[in-house]
Amino acid sequence: MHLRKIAPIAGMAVLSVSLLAGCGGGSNSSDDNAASSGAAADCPLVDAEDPGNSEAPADVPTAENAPKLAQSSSYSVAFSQNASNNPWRLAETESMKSEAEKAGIDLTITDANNDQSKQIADIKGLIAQKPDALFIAPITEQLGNVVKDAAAAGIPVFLLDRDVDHSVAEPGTDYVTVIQSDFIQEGKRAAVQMAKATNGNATIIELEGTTGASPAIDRKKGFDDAIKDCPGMKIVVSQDADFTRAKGQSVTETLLQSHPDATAIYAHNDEMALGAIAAVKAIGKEPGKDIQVVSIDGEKDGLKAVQAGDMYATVECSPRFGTSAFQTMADYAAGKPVPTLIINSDQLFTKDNAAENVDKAY
Ligand code: GYE
Repeated sequence: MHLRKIAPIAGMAVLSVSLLAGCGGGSNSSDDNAASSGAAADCPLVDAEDPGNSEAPADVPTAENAPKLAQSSSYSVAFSQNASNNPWRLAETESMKSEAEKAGIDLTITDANNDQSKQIADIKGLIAQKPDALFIAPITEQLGNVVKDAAAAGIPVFLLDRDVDHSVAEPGTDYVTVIQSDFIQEGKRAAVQMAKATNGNATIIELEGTTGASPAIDRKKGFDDAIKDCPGMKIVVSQDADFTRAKGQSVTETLLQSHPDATAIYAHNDEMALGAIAAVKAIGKEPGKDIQVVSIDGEKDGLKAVQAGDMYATVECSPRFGTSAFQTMADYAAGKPVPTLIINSDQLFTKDNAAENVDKAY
């Protein structure tokens, strides 16, 4: 079953429990906030606790029909990375490299430079080399066909951090599994932080990740769904800024001109948020005061921005896939059941814990 069909149910359950806890908590100070702005009472997210990680998705089938992987003491493995233009990608690649080294695995890595046709060509080239297993961090969900090509060539594929279209490539058949964070839940968590930052009154610019990438689709969905409960929170414009700092800045510059009344920016990753913060400062407005910024990832510069008060919060999306990637591969080779969807656990970074986490960040 696809995460998008599962997560809203699991996520909603967690969220509603938190909301009850928030209401039952009887916090006078937040009631005062509500009274002063007249908004919080209308927006249950303002007093909600961080919804945290979603519950483990139920009914995930195990991979039964994907190409098998024979157990060996010396694997040759390939990894198609979609880009190396930001700290998140570099940290993911580094994590894959160092775990491969520890396990004595020969790892070939290609970098698609954020270009879908290059990634398809990269993967075709890797398939021709017949690696024992192929890890792919797909740039968008449209890479299903080339994933199928790998399976047809008898190579077990493991997707990392982004998914492909299930109507094209079947989980458990065309690929073994996808290891990722629950992006819908990340969007919900970001929405709760945004509600707190703005007391439930926000005119929001949304910076979307690369169009067609599963984190862009799901981070939008999770956030949009969550703020439906808050009539004072409105996304006035939502635009693709390709997960990059440069586009985060240029897109925000343009959008601040067409939406001078914006009071908040929700960015699908820290890089875009950091670009947005630069754009806000460039027009003489103060991030964290005139415009609240919330994002996702938890990279070092993101945590520094939280510490500086430029960013209200960032929801962690860990790039450190190496351990789970190679453990999952080993389990698969050993014939253990591998679920077709594996969800990472992530934390939340706010001004309360940014300082203690910044040194560990990438
Ligand atoms: O959040 C972003 C990166 O696919 C989960 O891609 C990943 C996202 C991550 O470029 O910063």
